[in-house]
Amino acid sequence: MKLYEYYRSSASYRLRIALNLKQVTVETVQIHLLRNGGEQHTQAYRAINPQGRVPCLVLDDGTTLIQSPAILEWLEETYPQPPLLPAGALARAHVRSIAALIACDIHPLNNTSVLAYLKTDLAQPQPAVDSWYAHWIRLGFETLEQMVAAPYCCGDAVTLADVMLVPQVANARRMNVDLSAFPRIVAAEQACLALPAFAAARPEAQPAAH
Ligand SMILES: N[C@@H](CCC(=O)N[C@@H](CS)C(=O)NCC(=O)O)C(=O)O
Repeated sequence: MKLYEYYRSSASYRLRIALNLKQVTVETVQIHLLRNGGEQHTQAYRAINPQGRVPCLVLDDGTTLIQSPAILEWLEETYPQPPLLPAGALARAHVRSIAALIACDIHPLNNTSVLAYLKTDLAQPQPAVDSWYAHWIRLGFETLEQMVAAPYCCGDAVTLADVMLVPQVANARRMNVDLSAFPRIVAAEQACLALPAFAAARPEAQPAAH
């Protein structure tokens, strides 16, 4: 399988974590989101993923999967061990609530193309763009802080909620968002990063970062 990704993309980071946890090996191809006006916009990449975003997973039979939540669910169904969803409909719904809060309500507002639209098309100065970024993270984290348990997001087992949380916290750190009001989120993040599967998936641990 071939994973089209960008080492600094948090949606790609989610997949690297899940693939590591499930010990699934893939070939990775970097699509640099900033270089040459954004390699995601090239005709060659759009022929693979018409949405022009990362990540994108191309299976051995040529089938293309896009959208990290869908790919994570596919991975979970195809490689069930170790499970990243708990047993029981309610527990699964809780994990998916956290995952959706991050993937649907925080991340899309801080995406590269959204920030570029604010800055270029709407002529917003950089401080206003930075403030927008931090605002949506803070708002989402205020709710998340009340939802996460210990040691991981949903208790003793790593779940899809952690797979979503760690990259989102990394984004917050990269943008210098103050996390002091979110000790439970930070504790869950640190517990995850102590695991090799998470540590090896960090953007700074990728060869492309160097
Ligand atoms: N909902 C999508 C989001 C994918 C996405 O927006 N990825 C970002 C990087 S984290 C991207 O490719 N941005 C390129 C752009 O906005 O032009 C998913 O979870 O896969």
